[in-house]
Amino acid sequence: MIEQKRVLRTEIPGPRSGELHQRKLGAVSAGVSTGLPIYVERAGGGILVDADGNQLIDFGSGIAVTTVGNAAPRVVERVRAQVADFTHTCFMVTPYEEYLQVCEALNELTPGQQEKRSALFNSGAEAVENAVKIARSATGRQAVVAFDHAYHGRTNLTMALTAKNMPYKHRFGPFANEIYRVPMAYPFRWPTGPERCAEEAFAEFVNLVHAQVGESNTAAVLLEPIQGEGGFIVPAPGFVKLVADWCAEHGIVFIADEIQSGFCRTGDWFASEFEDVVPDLITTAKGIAGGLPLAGVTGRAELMDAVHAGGLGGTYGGNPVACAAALGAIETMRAENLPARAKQIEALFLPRLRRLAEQYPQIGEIRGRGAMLAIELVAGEQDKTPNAALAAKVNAACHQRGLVTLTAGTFGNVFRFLPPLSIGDELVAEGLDVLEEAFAAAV
Ligand code: PLZ
Repeated sequence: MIEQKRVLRTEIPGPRSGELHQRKLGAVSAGVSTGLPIYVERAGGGILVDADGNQLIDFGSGIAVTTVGNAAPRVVERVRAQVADFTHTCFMVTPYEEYLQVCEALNELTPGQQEKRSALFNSGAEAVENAVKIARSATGRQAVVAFDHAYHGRTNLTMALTAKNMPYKHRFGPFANEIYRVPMAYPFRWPTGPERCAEEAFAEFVNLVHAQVGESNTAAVLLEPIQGEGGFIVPAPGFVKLVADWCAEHGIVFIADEIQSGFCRTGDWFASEFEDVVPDLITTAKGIAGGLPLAGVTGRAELMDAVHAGGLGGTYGGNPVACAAALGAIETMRAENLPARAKQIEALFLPRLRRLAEQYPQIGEIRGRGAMLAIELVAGEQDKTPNAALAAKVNAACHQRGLVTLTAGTFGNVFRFLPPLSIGDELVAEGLDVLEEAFAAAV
């Protein structure tokens, strides 16, 4: 286990990372950028060790992926054994038990007691694409409704579902059709204020789908129960349930994209539980497999089984090594009660973020749940103009001091916290000290 301590041996990034970064510029497409070019050599608990021997505190977990920690012992053990046994057969050719075990775990852990089935894929975007395929096939309808500030991936269909142009869609069109966008119940920016947000956003949603799409043409409504890349927007209380219930009334498949919010991140196994909603389909990825690429679609058996035989698949979907990793990750989540750990992390963060917000009127809102928390930065007390410049400055100041942080948001003005749930209390406290210093330096 790496010593759980922040250590700065050089400036960040250091000379060795700097050399590697020069090689990156010569070898890797300029289209693939990096937020903090320190080159990682080892990682675990809440620490990343870079090529210069610096130890950075991780408040990003590779965008909500290493929920159980990097190189988590149960993941490592199972992956080692699986790699030695066999690495690939293709589940569509000759199957193996690990795939079944992951599907059984997904069917059991996702919300709802209804009979469920799952299918496995390689990435979040692929899971979303397949959820749409399943919803269309099961309903015989085509339209898909997505929300403002949504993020669902970078493939052609998921670019169409993603709301934000830069950097995800710019110059990459034309996009898939039959995608319709509706307002998100975003309390902080709702024109008439947060109190009426759920009710008014729901009314607008219903009107738009009815008037512009037609209920009977609508295959699916796709929603992140806490929006991720869009800025950790927590829908106004009750909104998600209103939408899900309305979908049920009209035979529309309600898909919860829990790729970022799922697997213990928000203090529940899945964020939909908090909303008292049982999605028809749920997409998962990221935290599911401790860092190996794996994704799933899970849902009601009659929807999942409506697809013709051979209609779903892919060469690597549910690769045995990724499945072994998922079994190790899920075992860790159960053994260490990681939903409870996410709540403890929330309790460590919130008082400190509130104190910071008292000091800095540029912190317009603190939001999120569990270990999926954010602050939205604005111009000032009475002015909610998004303050992306400050977010970038605070981010850079954190990086310089050895704290890995991420920004988010349609306007680039949200500072988000996604620590691995394996991080210790002391590192959380130290990371928050660094954040305070970074604010003092940046404002
Ligand atoms: N749905 C809710 O958060 C991935 C994207 C990072 P993939 N979010 C991180 C980037 O800039 O590419 C995400 C998500 C939600 C779908 C996805 C897509 O998952 O595994 O990146 O394809």
